[in-house]
Amino acid sequence: MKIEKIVLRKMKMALKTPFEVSFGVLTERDFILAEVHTKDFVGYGDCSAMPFPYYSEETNATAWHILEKFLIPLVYSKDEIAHPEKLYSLFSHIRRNKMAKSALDCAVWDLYAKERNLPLHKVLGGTREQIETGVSIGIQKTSDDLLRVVERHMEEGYRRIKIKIKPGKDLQYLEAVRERFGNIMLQADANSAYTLDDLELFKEMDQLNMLLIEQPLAHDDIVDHAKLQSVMKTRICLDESIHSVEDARKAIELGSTKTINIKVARVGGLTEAKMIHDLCASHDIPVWCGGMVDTGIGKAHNIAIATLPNYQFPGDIPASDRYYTEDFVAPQVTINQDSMIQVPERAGIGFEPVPELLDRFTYDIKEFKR
Ligand code: OSB
Ligand code: MG
Repeated sequence: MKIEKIVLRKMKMALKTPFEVSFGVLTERDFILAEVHTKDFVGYGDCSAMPFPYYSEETNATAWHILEKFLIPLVYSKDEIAHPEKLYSLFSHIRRNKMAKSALDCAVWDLYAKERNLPLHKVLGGTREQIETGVSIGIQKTSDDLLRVVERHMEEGYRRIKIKIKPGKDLQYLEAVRERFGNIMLQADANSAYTLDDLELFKEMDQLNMLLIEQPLAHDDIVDHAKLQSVMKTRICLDESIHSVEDARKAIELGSTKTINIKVARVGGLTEAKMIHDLCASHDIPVWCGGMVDTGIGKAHNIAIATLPNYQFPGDIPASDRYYTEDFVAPQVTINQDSMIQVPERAGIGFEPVPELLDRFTYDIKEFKR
């Protein structure tokens, strides 16, 4: 691929309702969209850093800096990029900054698939025509509010419910959902809000027969999670702790995790996501696809990677209308009454930005020519 132009856009879309997690509240989605152009095609990737460094250390401002000063010059240091995996070694001496890397990695994968006139999921080695999805529900004021929100999402077709928890809004909320909705697929995400001092609480949560519990302890821990897993039958799922295939190897060796939430953005793109998927498969550790309140482009990459065989639990890949009144891609992402998303067979990611909406949500744009 001879890359001739890269365009970065700063974009913003309002959320339909605020999304609260243990580290903060999101009211709008501010993100960077990367367009990578060859003579004939454009590949898209998004950088889904947050406006604040509370989920990971990156923000959109730091990602823009890394893209502009380091990653884009590296792409232009090569005449051609033979395969998207080449970016992995090209970027490997730049530490972390995974969400910045992911924007270009994803865009180049899309471009590569479009040049071959193949859907991205085929190029990645996917094996599914439909993928199963779930919904992630932010922290609600009361457990009654939560029950109403769960009910609404179940009516929309979601079959797996993920509840965000934090101290004081945890066990009683989860028990209320179990009591009301019976044996649905239920899981909780703590975003690192607890410590081993909360062991008794986790033992009670362990009685709820949840699919998994996501990142209960510190974002940079894999030792205490191993201790917690050793006394719980519920699967611990690492999210924040895993940035690379090496992180995954160490966590598996220690017994810190029985499933991994692979977020394409958090691990630097599709190449490393696939490496983690493969490593986990070789250890009989199922994985699933996490989300970052993604826009259509982020979702498109998630849908493609979630077709791989070891993605075994429903993903955080909700329909476009879960967070947004109008997403900027066509077609919009939709789910059916069985919580499934049809994987597109069009070339590349299979979803295209609508030019008018793209411009409406863009508040800054910069072109980088070779
Ligand atoms: O921990 O999975 C998380 C959203 C923002 C930051 C972190 C997380 C989340 C979600 C949302 O749970 C999942 C989604 O995109 O629907
Ligand atoms: Mg999480």
